[in-house]
Amino acid sequence: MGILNVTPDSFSDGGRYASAAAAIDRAASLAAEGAAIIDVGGESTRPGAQPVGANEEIERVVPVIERIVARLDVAVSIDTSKPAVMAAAVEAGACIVNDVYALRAPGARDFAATAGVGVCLMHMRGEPRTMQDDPHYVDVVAEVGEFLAAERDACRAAGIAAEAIVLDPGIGFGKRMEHNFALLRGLAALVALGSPVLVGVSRKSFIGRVLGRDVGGRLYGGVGLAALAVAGGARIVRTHDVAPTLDAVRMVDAVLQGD
Ligand code: 7PM
Repeated sequence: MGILNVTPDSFSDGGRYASAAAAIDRAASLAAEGAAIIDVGGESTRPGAQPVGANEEIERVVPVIERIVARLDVAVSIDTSKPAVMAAAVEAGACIVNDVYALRAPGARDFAATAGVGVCLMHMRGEPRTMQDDPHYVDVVAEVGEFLAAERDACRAAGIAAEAIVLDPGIGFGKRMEHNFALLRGLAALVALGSPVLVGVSRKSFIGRVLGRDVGGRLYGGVGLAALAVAGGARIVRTHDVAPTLDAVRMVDAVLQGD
C-alpha cells in the first residue's frame, strides 16, 4: 500500500503533492513501483495538525481518486474517518476505507456495510492531538488485540463481511517506542485473530529515535521493519517507499513460501 498525501501540511511530502496534477504523478510513480493499493489521504493525522472540514477533504481527494481509478491498475483506499468523505471517495472509485478511528464515527460502519467496501480497522489510543501524551498499557499486545477483535465484532454486527476486514495495530498511534517494539515482536498474536494484518512503519518517529535520523533518513530502518512485519505475518505494508519495501517483503515472502 503506497501512501498518497493530498494534504498541504503532510509531514513527509511537505505539500509538494498538494495539487491534483502532482498527486496523480505521484500516484503513477507508486503504481509503477509496484503498489497494489494507493492510500489517498486528505487530512493529516499529525499531532497538532489543523482539522479539515469534510467538504475541504472531499475537494482534495475526489479529483485525485477519479484520475487514479481511470488511469492506473491499482485499488484505491481512502484514508479518512468521516462518513461523508468515505461516501464521496467510494463514489469516485475507492474500494477500501482506511480509518485510524476504526469506523467508530456514527454512520461509518453502516456506510461500509452498505457500500460493500473493504475496511482497515486501526488501533489508536486517544486522538491524534493528545495520543502521545503519556500513553500506558499493562499488556499492549493483548489490549490492542482485544480492541481490534471488539471493533471487528461491531463491524460484523453492522453487516460488514468478515473477508472485507483488515486489522492494524496502529504503530505510533498512542504508543511509546517500547509499545511499538512490543507490537512488532508480538504481531503473531494479532495475526492469530484470523484477519489479514496491515502494518505501517514508514518514516515513523520511533525509527528516528532509534537511529538518530530525521524523516528523510528513515528509509532503511523502515524497510527493515517492513520485512520484520511480513516475517511476523503481516499481509499489507503501508509505505511511502514502495520499490525498496516491495523488494524486501518479496524476498521475505519467497523464503517463507519456499519458492
Ligand atoms: C503524523 C503522524 C503524520 C502519523 C503521519 C502519521 C497509519 C495510517 C497513518 C498506519 C493505517 C504516517 C501516519 N499511519 N493508517 N495512517 N496504519 N492504517 O506516518 O500505521 O503515515 S498516518
